[in-house]
Amino acid sequence: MNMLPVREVVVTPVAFPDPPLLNSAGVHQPWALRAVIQVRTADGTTGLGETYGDAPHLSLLNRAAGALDGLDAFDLAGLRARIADAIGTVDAPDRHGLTGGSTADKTLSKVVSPFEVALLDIQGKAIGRPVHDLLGGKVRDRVPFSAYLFYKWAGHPGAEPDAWGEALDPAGIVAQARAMIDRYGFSSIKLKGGVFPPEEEIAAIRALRDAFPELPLRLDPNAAWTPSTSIKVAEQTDGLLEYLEDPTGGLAGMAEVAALAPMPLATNMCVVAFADLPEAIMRDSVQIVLADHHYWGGLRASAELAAMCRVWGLGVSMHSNSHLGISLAAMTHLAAATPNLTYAVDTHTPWQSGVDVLVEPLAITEGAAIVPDGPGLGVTLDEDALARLHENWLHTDIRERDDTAYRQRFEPDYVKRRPRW
Ligand code: GKR
Ligand code: MG
Repeated sequence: MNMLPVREVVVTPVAFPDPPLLNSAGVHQPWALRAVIQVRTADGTTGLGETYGDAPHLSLLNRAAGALDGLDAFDLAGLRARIADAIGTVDAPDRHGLTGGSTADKTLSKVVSPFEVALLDIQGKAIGRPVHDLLGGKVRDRVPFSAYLFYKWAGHPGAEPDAWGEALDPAGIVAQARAMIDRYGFSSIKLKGGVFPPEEEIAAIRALRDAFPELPLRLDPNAAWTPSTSIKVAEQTDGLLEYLEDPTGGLAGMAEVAALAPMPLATNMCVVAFADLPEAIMRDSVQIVLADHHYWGGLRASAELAAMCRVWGLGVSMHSNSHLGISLAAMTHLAAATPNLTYAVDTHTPWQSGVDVLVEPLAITEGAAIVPDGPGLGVTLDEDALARLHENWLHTDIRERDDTAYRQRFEPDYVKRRPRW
């Protein structure tokens, strides 16, 4: 048997500029943090992975990295076992809580994920096949993404306005949608809500409907509303939304809303691990689950999630956080090989302003990314760009994503309250 033993693992923290995007936790800081993973096998093949860059996560990544020497690149079961041993039972929650609660198992899945992606990249390179073939084969050649709109300030306080400008009302949101759609050709729209009172966000949805009569719309307030507010918003947006995402928190509250809402409910907050599925299904809390390989444990675990959703009649969509091109490539391979992922995938790509760590990041044109067919992920690391983004990380004092604390610097009375309305 030909083994492909891991010989070197490099974890590089990076930072890239991020606009002041508002959400129910506060506002994005000027730098988004990520970690780039490079795994090298004895024959010199390198696999790439990308994940969160928050300090507690980084320290777990480094512990995991130190435990992989000699692991066969095809041994994904061994990967999880070694990482579990290396990090022990530890729970590292996010400060923002925008991807739901945290447990030791979810933490382990978050740490395993980028290494799994890197090993799949290596496997694909070793046999000369794309990652989507390792996931069962692509069922589509193009993966549609959605225009992910945010209320935002014109620029970070004290800095010049950014190229996107201010969006604090329906007109601003429509202008942002137009700019994003002109540039990327998106044919579905998601609005991040939970920022203004629900009636203002409903007005923004109505304005989007008027401006883009044909495009499916989604609204995601990240659990900013009570169940009764959620039901009212659902009634008032009847016929306007493809789905309503995480209007309220928890499986019980979502079930209460789902029972009366005229549209399906989606989540990336109350179903975030396999252990959440039985109760969610029993209560009929959600009709669509947003997969995210970064915390579901990797691409294969996300494919398993999709299979379970298929069995139980749940729809599958895909969630994103601020990310770079390695994640975009991984998401594209996963979406390409997941037959029941029938919704346009979320991405923060337009907010990156072209900054990346890849020689040629996947392009989104006519609203979709062409699925790469080269070996592995089909993307190449740009070492100089990686060094530049690592320099950014060295120069910023941001070490954890904390949207609430950043907003409080400018609005000392701001408190994160979920539900707020
Ligand atoms: O980037 O502010 C953001 C989003 O709110 C993100 O953190 C969420 O996790 O996009 C996510 C969502 O769909 O909830
Ligand atoms: Mg969401």
